[in-house]
Amino acid sequence: MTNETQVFHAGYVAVMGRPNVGKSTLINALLGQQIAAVSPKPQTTRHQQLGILTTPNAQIIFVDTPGLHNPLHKLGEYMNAEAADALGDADLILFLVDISFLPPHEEDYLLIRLLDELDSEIPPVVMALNKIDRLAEGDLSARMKTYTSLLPQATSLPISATRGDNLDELVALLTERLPEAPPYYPPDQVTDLFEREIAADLIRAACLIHLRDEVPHAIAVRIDEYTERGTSGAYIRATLFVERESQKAIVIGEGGRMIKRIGSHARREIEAMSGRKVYLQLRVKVRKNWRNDENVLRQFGFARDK
Ligand SMILES: Nc1nc2c(ncn2[C@@H]2O[C@H](COP(=O)(O)OP(=O)(O)OP(=O)(O)O)[C@@H](O)[C@H]2O)c(=O)[nH]1
Ligand SMILES: [Mg+2]
Repeated sequence: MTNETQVFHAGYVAVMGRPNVGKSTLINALLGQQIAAVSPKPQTTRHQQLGILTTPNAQIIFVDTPGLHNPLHKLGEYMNAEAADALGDADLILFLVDISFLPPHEEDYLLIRLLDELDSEIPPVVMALNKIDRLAEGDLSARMKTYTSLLPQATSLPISATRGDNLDELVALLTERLPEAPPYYPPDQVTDLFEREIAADLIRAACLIHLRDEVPHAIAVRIDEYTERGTSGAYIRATLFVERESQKAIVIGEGGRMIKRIGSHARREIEAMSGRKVYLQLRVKVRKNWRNDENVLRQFGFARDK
């Protein structure tokens, strides 16, 4: 065997784009397991999270980021800053757009604006045109033209994160564009978050799935206890913080039905993620206007000056 055949590529791929285009779904699909919370509603991801894919010839470290959006409160500003921050360490940028959405959304342009403002050299950009499973036959090429014109210097690839179209091609494309380097992480490590942090996100995703309008966006989840119960599983106690008494009533629901529904959905997701039985206990508390309160944001882990 020659050295040429053993070249190994490794590096950081910042996965960026507006909310709800499928960034976290794509990372889960590529890793073959759910490490990142996903929901049908925008602004599901609130922090950076690594998804580490190790193949025989590469280690691709995906940095999942909050969707870039026009913020309405300090939490939104934190989320945008957290996303923009991923550009600093990126060897590559994976710009995700939703090709089933026409015309391109104004928030698709936020990443392009960030790239324009970048002081350092712009890393190579791969643009993944996601959700092609939603297109009618024959629509693809015209839409590809519309979207690729947003950033002509990017290499583009149409994909479907949920159906799996072109995901092997995407991995090959990213691999060949990453620098030659040894792996940064052990090959069996898939993320940088602890199970309890993923569990908190899965609880919030369950809220986004079952609650409507602004209510689920006003929720922060704190894990109060995460204890192993021998071989019988894990016991998790968590608090859901909302901004108003009226929201608390909605989250609990009539006769406690809503919180029960959220709890059993989240429990199933945490069991699937962790591969063991979970006992989950939820309660709801009010922290008035927490999304605009610097002190509470800090307490909840949304602080950029760490
Ligand atoms: N039809 C279809 N739906 C998809 C595809 N990829 C993602 N979705 C759906 O899009 C929605 C949003 O997915 P997420 O992965 O949470 O999106 P995101 O970009 O991480 O969103 P934020 O975390 O809010 O920035 C979910 O309902 C996914 O099931 C796809 O390829 N096809
Ligand atoms: Mg996400």
